[in-house]
Amino acid sequence: MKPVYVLNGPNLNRLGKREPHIYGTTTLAEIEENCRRVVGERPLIFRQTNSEETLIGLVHEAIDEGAGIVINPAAFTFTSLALLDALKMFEGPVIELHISNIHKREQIYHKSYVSMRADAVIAGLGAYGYEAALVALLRLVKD
Ligand code: DHK
Repeated sequence: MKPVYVLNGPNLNRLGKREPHIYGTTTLAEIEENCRRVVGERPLIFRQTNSEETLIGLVHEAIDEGAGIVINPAAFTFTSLALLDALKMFEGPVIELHISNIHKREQIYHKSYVSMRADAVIAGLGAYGYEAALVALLRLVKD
């Protein structure tokens, strides 16, 4: 059984303390725990990086090894064509996830490059969004 990937972009390592009025108080470690409960037997690669290069490297790894991707690209959502190009090479299902409802926020958070590849987008469900995205992803993966 191929692993599914949950990838997290910049500043998400600060969840729990970071702007709790926007991102809540759940830490990334707690989110990972919840994700591992959802996937059960399915192997899960759960990573966070503040580096665009590293995030693209993880997508390349998923291209070779993975069955599906849930990605919260954080600020790279709105800036990285390189990340979009990497995701375009991935053949499995991709679900784009945002803890906050980006469409309810400032204009700078409205245009997502990642959405040009994502099969689905979840935004505004808080930390629970990760679990919802994984439940949906497990339905979409083909292996
Ligand atoms: C997280 C971020 O870091 C922001 O750059 C995005 C996203 C929203 C989130 O809601 O998870 O705008």
